[in-house]
Amino acid sequence: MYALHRLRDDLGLNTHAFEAGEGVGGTWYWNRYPGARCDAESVFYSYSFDADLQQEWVWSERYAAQPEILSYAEHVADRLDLRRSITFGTRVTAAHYDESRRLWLLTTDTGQHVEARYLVTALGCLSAAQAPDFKGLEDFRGEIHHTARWPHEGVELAGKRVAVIGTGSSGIQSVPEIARLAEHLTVFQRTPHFTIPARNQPFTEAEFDDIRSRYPQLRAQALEDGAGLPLDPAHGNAADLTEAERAAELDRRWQQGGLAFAATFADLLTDESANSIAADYVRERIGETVQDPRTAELLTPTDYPLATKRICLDTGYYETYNRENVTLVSVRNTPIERITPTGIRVSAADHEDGADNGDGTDHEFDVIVFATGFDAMTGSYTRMDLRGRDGRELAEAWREGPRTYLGLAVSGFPNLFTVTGPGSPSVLGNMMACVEQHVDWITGYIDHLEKTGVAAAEAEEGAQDSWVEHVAEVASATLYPKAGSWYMGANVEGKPRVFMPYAGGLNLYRQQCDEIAAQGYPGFSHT
Ligand code: N01
Repeated sequence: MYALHRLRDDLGLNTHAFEAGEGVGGTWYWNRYPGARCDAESVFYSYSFDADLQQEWVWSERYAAQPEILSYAEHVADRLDLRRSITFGTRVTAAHYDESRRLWLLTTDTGQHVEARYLVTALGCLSAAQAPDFKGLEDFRGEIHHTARWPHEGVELAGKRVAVIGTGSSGIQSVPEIARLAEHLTVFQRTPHFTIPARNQPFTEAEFDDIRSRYPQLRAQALEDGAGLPLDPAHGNAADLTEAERAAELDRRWQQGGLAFAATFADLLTDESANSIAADYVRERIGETVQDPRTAELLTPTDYPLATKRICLDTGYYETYNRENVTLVSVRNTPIERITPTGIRVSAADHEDGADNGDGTDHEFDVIVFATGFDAMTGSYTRMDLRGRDGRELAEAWREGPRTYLGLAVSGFPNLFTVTGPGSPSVLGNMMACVEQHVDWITGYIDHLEKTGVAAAEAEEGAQDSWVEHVAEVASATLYPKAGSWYMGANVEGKPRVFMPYAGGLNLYRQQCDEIAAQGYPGFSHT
């Protein structure tokens, strides 16, 4: 939406957008599961480019829920008159670069063919929903829903036996809500995730008025911050604090709630001992919250550092397991074997709560919810037939892992610009700040190309190689590669294990992008 606005309204280019959904909002259009909420604070998870827009929109809560963010996106679309330039309900299935004419040729699933000088992809990092290909899926007699494709009319859960498969952010947000509605909820967990209380609360009028009066200052702070989310920076490394100071700081951040917990120590993501101090703290909270010791043990992450799988925020997640109508089934050592006509069969008969049929344990359900995540960062690209010069397929170019220059451009794919592409900070920061930075940079570059009469701009292979190496080097100095996370492509069978986002921080990344622009775009060839 911001790219459309900038390219169409600021540069005056003939710009058109294609959108698979029937409305705007992206993530917030698709992810309508109970409890869906953004864990970046609403004040920062919003556009900063228009002071009037910022002043007129009133956020009701510290963390906005999905319907409110969707209304915001709709409001922005109306206010900027974007809809007239968007074709909804239309997926671009192919984009091929025609080198002789220096144009992109697009094909849609509605049979449209479109030509464009520039192709800007704003496909989302977490939009290619992924469900395990369990045997027997088609035989299930109840309903199956993925959190990221939740029906717009909602799902009737009252009085139903419901299964949730997956305990990442989507599972952790939906479990407490589903537990309140369902007759019985069974959660199938493969890996326990660390989750921190969100401590969401509504803003009072006075609080929000105060925030509004400080927006310029808040946005300036966000520009300086590594995540574009200036919450509560660390006061030093864990070793700089005494044991009592560390405990007080952990307590304070736990009570305050939110993502700032992962910034308790400056070295939390680079030093294993610092990390384990914070991880132990969370493990203790799990132990004291969950009444059944076996369930508490299963919910306790033990084999990867805190925040190296995306940290989750919750409202009453651990407490939910104290409810009579909630059961946790660990499928770590006994994977889901198949979906049966009446439910889920787990591969070994070692669960007390299911009926043993001799070669597996059967659990019966009316509704199965897949909270099983996404083919993150590259899935929406590789699922499209995207071809650059000489017919080179992007999926092939990225077979060993995504290769980009700055996460913005790909060698061999002229005039393709990838908003929050792999190799940019994207998912490690506040997505709205990342989007604005990318779109501003792309707009500046396209303006430069137009003014200088360049028909095709392409990342040079050498510049791309250096950037890919830099992204890997920065990641290897952190603890991130120690977890089998979607950041690493580990959740998709056969996907290369490469840490995909840039972990150097949005502030430093912005500086690098700005320097490249100021120097006349080194690393790009112009023809
Ligand atoms: O997906 P996930 P998500 N059998 O990949 C499990 C953002 N987000 O949709 O960990 C059993 O994190 C899988 O198990 P394991 C946020 O960036 C933000 O929850 O691979 N289980 C895992 O538990 C987030 O990180 C917000 O062992 C299976 C789960 O499914 C990202 O989106 C809200 C399985 C998938 O978790 C993705 O979150 C929601 C199988 N065969 C999402 N296959 C907020 O802003 C997979 N799993 C709050």
